[in-house]
Amino acid sequence: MRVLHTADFHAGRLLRGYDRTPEIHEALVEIAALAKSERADAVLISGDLFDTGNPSADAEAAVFDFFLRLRDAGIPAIAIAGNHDSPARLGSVTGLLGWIGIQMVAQPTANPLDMVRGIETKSGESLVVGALPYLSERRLVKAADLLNGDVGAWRQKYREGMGFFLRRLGEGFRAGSVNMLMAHTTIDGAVPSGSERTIEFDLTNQYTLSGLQLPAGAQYVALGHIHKPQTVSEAPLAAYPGSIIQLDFGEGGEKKQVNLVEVEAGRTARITPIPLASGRELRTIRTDLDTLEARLEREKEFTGLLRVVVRAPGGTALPGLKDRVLRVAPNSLAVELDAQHEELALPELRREGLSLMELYERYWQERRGELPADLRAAFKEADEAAREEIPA
Ligand SMILES: [Mn+2]
Repeated sequence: MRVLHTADFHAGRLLRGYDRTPEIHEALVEIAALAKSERADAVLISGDLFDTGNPSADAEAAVFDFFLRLRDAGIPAIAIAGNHDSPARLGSVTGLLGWIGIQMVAQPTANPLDMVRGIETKSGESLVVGALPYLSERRLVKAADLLNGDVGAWRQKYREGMGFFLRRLGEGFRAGSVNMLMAHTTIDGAVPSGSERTIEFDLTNQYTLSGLQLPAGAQYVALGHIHKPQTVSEAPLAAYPGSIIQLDFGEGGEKKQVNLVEVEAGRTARITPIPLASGRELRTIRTDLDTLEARLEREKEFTGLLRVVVRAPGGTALPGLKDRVLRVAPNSLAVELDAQHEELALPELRREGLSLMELYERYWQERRGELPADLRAAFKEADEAAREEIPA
C-alpha cells in the first residue's frame, strides 16, 4: 500500500505581519494532486494544521479545500491535532469531516484504543493507525508537579506518560494489517530548523521522547512538530516530513517535501521523499551599511522574501534604513540591525534569563514586527498585576 505522510501546514501563519496562507493553500493543492498522481491509498497528517487555535476564515478555507480535494480523489485521511491546533475547534468539525473520509483525532481519549483508527484501502490491505494527538505537557505532567520546579522530574514524567499512551496504542495493532503510529512530539536527536531554535522551540524542547519508546510493531511512525524533514529512527522507522513551505527565516533555503511510504503487512516500509515546489523562498542576507544598495542589487532576480541584516554603527536609525532597503528590494519583509540579530542568534539563548516582557516582545517581532507601545504598556501592567497576586 502507498501512504502519503505530511504535517505542519500552519495555515494562517503570519511572518512579520505578512500572511502566508495563500502559499500554504498552494502547497496543499500541490499535495492533494500528488496524492492522486502517486496513487496514495491514504494520507496521514501529523498535526499543526493551523498556526493558531483561532485561525482566520482563509486559513480554514485552505485546509477544508484540501480535505475536499482528497475526497474528490477518493483518498481517505487520518489527522491529529498538533500543539498549535485547538483540540476543541478541530473537535467541532470532526463529525462533519468523517462524512468525507477524513478521520480527525483532536483530543486524547480515556481509552487509548479509541485512538486507533482503521482504513480499508483500495490495495486490499487494511491500514491500522494509532493516532495520538498532541498531549499538553502541562496536562500530562500534573500541575502540582510543575510547581515543585524540578525540570528533570517533569521530563521524566512526560516520557513515562507518552510511553504509556504509545504502548497502549500498539496494543491495537493487528496481524495481517499494515500498522502505523502518528504523533506530534519531539523525538530525542531530532534536528530543529533554525526557526524552531527561537523562543517557541525553547519553550517546548525540554519535553522529548526516546525512539526506544516507540512500539516495535509499528511499521512506520508518522511524526509532526519538527519542521525540518528527517528520519529519526530506523527500527521502528519514524520520520518527520517537515513543514510544507518555508515558514520563517530559520527555515530559509530548506527544501520541503512529503513522504510517500510504501509498505505491506509484516514487511519493512520504504520512504520516498517527494519534493514540494510551492511557497516563496525565504532568504537572509547580511551586509554593511555602506554596501547596502550594491548588495541588494545582487538579489534583483530573487523572487522570494528577504530578511536584511545590516552591520551598522550604533545609533543608526531603523526607520530610515528600512526605507533605503525597500527602495531597492520591495520584497524585504524584515530589516534588522546586526547587534540585535546576533543576540537573537546565540545558540545558548534559552527561555531562562529572559523576562516575560522580553519573550513577548520577541514573539511579537517574529510574527508581526515591532511591538506597539500601547500593547507593551498593557502587557507590562498585566505582568505586574499577576506578580502581585503570587505570594513569595
Ligand atoms: Mn509545527
